[in-house]
Amino acid sequence: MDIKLWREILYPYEMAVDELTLKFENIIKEYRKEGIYSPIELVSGRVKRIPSILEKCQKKNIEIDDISDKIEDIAGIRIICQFVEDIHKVVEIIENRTDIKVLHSKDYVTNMKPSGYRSYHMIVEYEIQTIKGPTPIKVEIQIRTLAMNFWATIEHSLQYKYRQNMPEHIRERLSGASQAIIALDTEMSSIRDEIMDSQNSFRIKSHIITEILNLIQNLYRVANKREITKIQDEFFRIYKKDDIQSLQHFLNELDVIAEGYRAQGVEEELE
Ligand code: 0O2
Repeated sequence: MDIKLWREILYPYEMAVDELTLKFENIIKEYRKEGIYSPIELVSGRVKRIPSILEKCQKKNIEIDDISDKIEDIAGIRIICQFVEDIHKVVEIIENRTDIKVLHSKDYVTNMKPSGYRSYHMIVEYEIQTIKGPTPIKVEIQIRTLAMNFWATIEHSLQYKYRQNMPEHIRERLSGASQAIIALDTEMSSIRDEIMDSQNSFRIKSHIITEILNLIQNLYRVANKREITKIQDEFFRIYKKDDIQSLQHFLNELDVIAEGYRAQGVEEELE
């Protein structure tokens, strides 16, 4: 098959990956806008490279004409979570969406693979709209923690290096490392509430500071220099106190001043 034909075959998968990546990124944004902890930390997507598709065809005796039916991970989305508990929340989110149909799932988080690999896999169907009409595309969604992803990435590159002949001592060390990953995830889960609280207050604080700085910048254009200097000095004084309530109070006051000058800008997004 020539490259042009491969491009035609793979283009719908690219569309599905692009759209789903954006949709999952929007979920993160929505949570953060609401000031709520997001169970999704990072999202990435990829379309399987042609050599990897050919390799899989060979390994599994699949005809090129059958790849869209028989290879389920040509389009792949990876969702990274901070905690194991988040994986189940993400699974629930996906199951409840009306634009994604779950075909089947594999829970390698509970049932770790003999290699030590852990991840939750969902094979889903996602419909893209092409100029030829609606087209259902199979997509593999892998959901795992940051720690599981670290292990899988390293192990994957070693698999690539050694192919089928990974030395026993490396296999053993990887297996040991996978136990350490389980211990790390369990330890992190035990202080999850504390970590989530501190991350949330960091986000809220940086949002308030961004808004204050935006308002000061807007006021620069309209207010007199002496007033701006006074506002800035006051801001630095409150900033040093490192207290969210005082910062919020200062922002409210600044909002009133800015309103007087009609200097309120467009609100910044909560990052
Ligand atoms: P790549 O290069 O990541 O695309 P399938 O082969 O998908 O039809 P299988 O193997 O039963 O059937 O599916 P499984 O086990 O759900 O694996 C699918 C994908 O999960 C793999 O894709 C890997 O990305 C990942 N994976 C599975 N097992 C391991 C493992 O032991 N180590 C690592 N690092 N990743 C794993 P590909 O096509 O094998 O590879």
